[in-house]
Amino acid sequence: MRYVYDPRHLLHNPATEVQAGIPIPMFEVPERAESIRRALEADDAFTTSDPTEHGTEPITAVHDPGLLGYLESAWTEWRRQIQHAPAIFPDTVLHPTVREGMGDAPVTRSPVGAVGRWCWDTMTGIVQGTYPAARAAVDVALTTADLILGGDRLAYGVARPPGHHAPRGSFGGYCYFNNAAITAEYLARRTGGRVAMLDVDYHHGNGTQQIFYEREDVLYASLHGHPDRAFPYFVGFAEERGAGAGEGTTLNIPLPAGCDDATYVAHLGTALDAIGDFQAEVVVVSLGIDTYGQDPICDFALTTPAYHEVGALVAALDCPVVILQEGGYFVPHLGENVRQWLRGALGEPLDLTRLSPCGPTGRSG
Ligand code: SP5
Ligand code: ZN
Repeated sequence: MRYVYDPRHLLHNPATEVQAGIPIPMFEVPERAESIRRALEADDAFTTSDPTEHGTEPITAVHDPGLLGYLESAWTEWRRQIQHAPAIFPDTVLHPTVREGMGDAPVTRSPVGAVGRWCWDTMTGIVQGTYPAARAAVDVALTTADLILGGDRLAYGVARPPGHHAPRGSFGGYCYFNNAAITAEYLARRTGGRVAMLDVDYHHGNGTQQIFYEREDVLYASLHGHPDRAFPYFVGFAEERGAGAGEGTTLNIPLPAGCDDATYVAHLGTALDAIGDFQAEVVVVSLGIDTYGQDPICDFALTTPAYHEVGALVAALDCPVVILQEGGYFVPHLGENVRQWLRGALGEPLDLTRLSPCGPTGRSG
């Protein structure tokens, strides 16, 4: 299997995030993608490819051009006016009720106001290298799609920063551009056919769902921690099934805390049946490994053999598959779990010999 990797992801390295008021070391760290790269480099079943530049047109095909413009200039504007802060975070978010009944807010000249206009959480900081890294992640994703358009049946992209939480007009959830949604739209246009998206990240891909909610030609199916307890809290309920022409093309499967391998695979069958019935030209997988039992911020109980099995079950759809990285924060096993998922898809045997035992969180800091 070919996979696409770009070292520019290293430029995106905010030191902290704020979870429920508490500043903590960032979970979405550069070492995540390095762990994946090393695991795939060490396995002859995988060969690396460099991304090619795809420009901004595929981005604005799904995102508000204002979001692209904001992210492009955010660091420069912040530094011009706010010299001391190491990363950009909002302190005031444009909650929909603030201007209820008063029309759109005027464009702000304040950099703190601007980030609150485009960002909806306190965990998705911007540093100097965020924009080039986020653009590189989109190019990684689209180059992975190009491998499929060129005839590969399976291809994987080490997309970092991740993307599935970014809706059309904002960013959050460690995500800036929605790599998977941009890729699905690109594939829909190139093939002229239907695209199925399978989101197996622990978190619901609210951004992807929002972008395609009214689309009949793009199916979005997600298994995730129930929003009653899990980020992003406000989206991802089973009752959300699409709207308008897209009625029935959204499938949410919220799952309880402690979800184990057997429970997960049983529910995956529901999503795969829907994808099979949809008769897509291509499947785009948002691959999160934060369903792992040892993940530090999630509450599922999956083990490494489950990733191998899920990869095999997705490949059994017998449809070309673009696999893009999303979350997964237990860094010591991240690369190995991704490798096993991809080996399952390839029909290679499960190989647990490279999983080393390690401490309870795997965090050094
Ligand atoms: C791509 C992706 O996986 N983004 C996830 C963003 C979630 N950010 C953390 C949400 C808050 C979780 N709080 C749980 C506390 C457990 N100790
Ligand atoms: Zn996640």
